[in-house]
Amino acid sequence: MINPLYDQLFGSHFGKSSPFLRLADGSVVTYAAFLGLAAQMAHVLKQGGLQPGDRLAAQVQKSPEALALYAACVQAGVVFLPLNTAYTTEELSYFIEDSGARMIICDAKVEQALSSITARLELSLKTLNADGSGTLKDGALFMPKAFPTVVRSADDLAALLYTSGTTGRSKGAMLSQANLLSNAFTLAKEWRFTSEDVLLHALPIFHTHGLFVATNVTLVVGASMIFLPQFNVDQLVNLMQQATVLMGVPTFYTRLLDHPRFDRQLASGMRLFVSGSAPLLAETHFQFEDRTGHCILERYGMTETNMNTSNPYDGERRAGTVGLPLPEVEVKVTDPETGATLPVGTVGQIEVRGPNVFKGYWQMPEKTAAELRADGFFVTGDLGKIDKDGYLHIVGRNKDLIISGGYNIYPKEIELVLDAQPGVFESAVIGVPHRDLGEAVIGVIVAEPGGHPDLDQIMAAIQTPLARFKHPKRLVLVDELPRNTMAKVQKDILRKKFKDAFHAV
Ligand code: MLC
Ligand code: AMP
Repeated sequence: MINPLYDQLFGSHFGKSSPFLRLADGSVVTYAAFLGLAAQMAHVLKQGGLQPGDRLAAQVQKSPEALALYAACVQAGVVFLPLNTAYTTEELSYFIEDSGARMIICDAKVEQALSSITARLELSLKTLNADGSGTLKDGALFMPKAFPTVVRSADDLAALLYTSGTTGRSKGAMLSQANLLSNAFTLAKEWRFTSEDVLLHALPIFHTHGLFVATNVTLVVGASMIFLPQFNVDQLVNLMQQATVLMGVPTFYTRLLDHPRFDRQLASGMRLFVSGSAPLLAETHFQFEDRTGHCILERYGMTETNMNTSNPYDGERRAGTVGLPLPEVEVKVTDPETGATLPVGTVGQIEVRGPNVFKGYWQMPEKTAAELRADGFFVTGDLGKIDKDGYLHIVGRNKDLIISGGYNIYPKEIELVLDAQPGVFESAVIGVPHRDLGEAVIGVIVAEPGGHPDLDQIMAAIQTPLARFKHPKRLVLVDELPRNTMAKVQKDILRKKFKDAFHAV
């Protein structure tokens, strides 16, 4: 094998006329067409000067071409760095600079906004628009539909995925080919994937869930995906009878339950519903079972680790738990102070080790050392307990993180922006329960003495530095922030105070 990830996920399907992507308009992209396009793109990357190990940053709308770009990077030995389409130019600039990306692929609409950074860093930029058009495709059209796959080893980096940090500075998680491959094969087996499966794919493809879990598992067995540009509940309901599997964040499931046409009949051809990226309420699990007869299979993962645990395919899918460790993955619950393993049923920090665990944070050896122990255990920052049957329960987080609709939002990043606004003395950003998104962001602001912060102006000012999904859904003014004796802001008190802020939503 000269390039394990390419050879095992993509190359094995080269030239096959079976469908890979089924699009909403009824058209089909076969494996042959997809891999031909990926090969053409790999030529473009090579001609653009990309060497094996170079990073390519992509902020592109979901499309068959965008997915082919992932395959092209793997084939050309280039490290793929996908970026949320909601990120602002300011956010993008950080990722591009920090990663030392050599090429950026973006929508033509943002080309101009990125011109100063591309000029300063002498970066090559190509465009890929939502409809697949752009200079990347223009260049690819004239290239051969086969590409000599670049030699890579299982230990080489395949992707760099940024995850926000508690200090407000995002960290690039380095994922090797082996990390991705081990998880893809494990999940395909555990979840009984076959080439007959049709996965309803409505997740974004810039995160682990939509890019690796959903796509790689499909590729392992040569199945197909109904590939939708974004989540739309009506579309999901209309297409469900053509599918066998759905993977989604909990919001997908609560929205399906709110849909009048979603019932047992509609779900009767489905064999599996998978949920992850955020906690699925036990209540949602039971409502779903009542409505459809299906037990949602909840699993637990992270950008840094891919998937760690899963409820069983056969056997009890226990509501409110994230299941059992996957084969070859070790999970333990430890004392945050001493690192000692805690007994069954005791809450502590969750640590994981296995072939799925990343190689560390890009150019951040101290952060890597702080979270990835020398013995290979990664300290997840999640709090949980293992019950007597071995099921893992996640009960909270040791990190100041909000998960809203499956997107991670780090309060510190927002607080830094709020604190810099005129009239603001300080702020605290919290997540409170939200029926649709699980958690929603509230910004709690204290005015400077004599200051009168204008909340509308603040909302307008945060547009430039922060992606829309990070914006507080509400800003509130308070006289002071509650603090403990160590002067630390007591966010739990704030969360309690504002817990019903979105009650009626
Ligand atoms: C959109 N908005 C959000 C939001 N998504 N706000 C907070 N949290 C979110 N998740 C905002 C938009 O900015 C916009 O704001 C308004 O809501 C409507 O936008 P939209 O695009 O119409 O939203 P919608 O399509 O309804 O999206 C909701 C969603 C989407 C839940 C379908 O967020 C989504 O696809 N989430 C999946 C995230 C994901 O894949 N996570 C996996 C991470 S990997 P305004 O103000 O302009 O109206 C990982 C590892 C693992 O965690 O274990 O899997
Ligand atoms: P990310 O950094 O986007 O990869 O998010 C990873 C985090 O999502 C984890 O550390 C958990 O806090 C959370 N998460 C993922 N899956 C689940 C789940 N099934 N239940 C609860 N939290 C989850």
